[in-house]
Amino acid sequence: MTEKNFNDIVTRIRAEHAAMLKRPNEIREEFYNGVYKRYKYPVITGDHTPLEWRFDFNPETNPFFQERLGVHAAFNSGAMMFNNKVCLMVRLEGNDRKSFFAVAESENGIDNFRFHDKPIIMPETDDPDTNVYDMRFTEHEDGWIYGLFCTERADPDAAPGDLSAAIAQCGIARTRDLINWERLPDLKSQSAQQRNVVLHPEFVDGKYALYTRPQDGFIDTGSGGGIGFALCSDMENAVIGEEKIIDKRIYHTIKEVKNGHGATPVKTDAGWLHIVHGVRACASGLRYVIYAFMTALDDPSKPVATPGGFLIAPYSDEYIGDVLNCVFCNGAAATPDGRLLIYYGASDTRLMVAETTIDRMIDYCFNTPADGLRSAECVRQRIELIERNKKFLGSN
Ligand code: M1P
Repeated sequence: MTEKNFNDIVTRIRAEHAAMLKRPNEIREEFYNGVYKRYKYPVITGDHTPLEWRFDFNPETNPFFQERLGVHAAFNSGAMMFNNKVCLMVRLEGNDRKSFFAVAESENGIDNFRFHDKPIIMPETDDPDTNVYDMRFTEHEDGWIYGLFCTERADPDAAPGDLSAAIAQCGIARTRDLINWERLPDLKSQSAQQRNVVLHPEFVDGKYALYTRPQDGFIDTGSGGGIGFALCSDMENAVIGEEKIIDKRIYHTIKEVKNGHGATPVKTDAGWLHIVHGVRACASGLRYVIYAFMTALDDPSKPVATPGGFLIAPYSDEYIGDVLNCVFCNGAAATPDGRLLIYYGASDTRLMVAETTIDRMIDYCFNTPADGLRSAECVRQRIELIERNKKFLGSN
């Protein structure tokens, strides 16, 4: 390639990238449920990462201007307000399948996200992580910002030749500026594996409170019964005992196979709002959806509102990606103007946002009937709604 061709390509790629970063997002007007708005474009994809993270710009070492280190996907992201901006801890996945973290920020949380100039350098423990992903931010009342994430390593007891057996545990790190992270020892629990562990933002009975997901295997939860809750006295050496199940898996529901905590709970006047995920099996594999529930302000382990069914399921092109039929949330940001932005990975490939308000979510949680658990009960709920609606027929 001549120098001119090289420079022409670089100019074009830079211009297209800049235009994509600036593109305003658009509400999907064809979608309405009164609970939240969906947006047309992903808020972040692998293509949003800076070009310098992927290309070698030196014509001598990269004469064809090839992408050297592709970023294939951007999905399950922690979220928080920081310095008046929405900050996301994005799970990026390289073409090599390794996930890593990077912070991206935006004024409105809907579009125009920009990455910091480098990915996060996450310190390792004595037992190096093979893969790290799905960080939850918690701005704790102790003054630290914690990041709890999944750390995955090969299972040392795997059968010979089994290269997919892995052990998932909860990695813990903390920061004050989202850039410099101090790694703490991994969580010690009585479960063989842990994923989807979330730190509650306030002390409970003077202790740190953790939402857990006890599980026997890497994919299967086995006897693990749902979302657990446990207290711990010290995050610098986090050890938990019994995990009380506060949200069970239930036969023939959206969380029959497994469920797991998601975004760090949001404090509201009516209780703690939890946005989590549930998984069921179907003929095409596993189906991941997002659901919500609320717990008591004075006891975050006590459910007070449990709306039935899913809050967010894959929609339209969200069904398609590396892991089909999957939406997953590990971050939401409550903005000073009263919005609640729920970030969700779609099919483990790109990051979407659903926009709502705290008031709408409280209304949703307290007024959506709980799952009737049987078809007959679900029909009864629907007939009751139809009967209540009779007096409005023709009036609106
Ligand atoms: O691939 C779907 C999801 O699988 C895992 O979720 P869970 O722990 O409930 O099985 C996570 O690895 C998540 O990142 C991923 O989106």
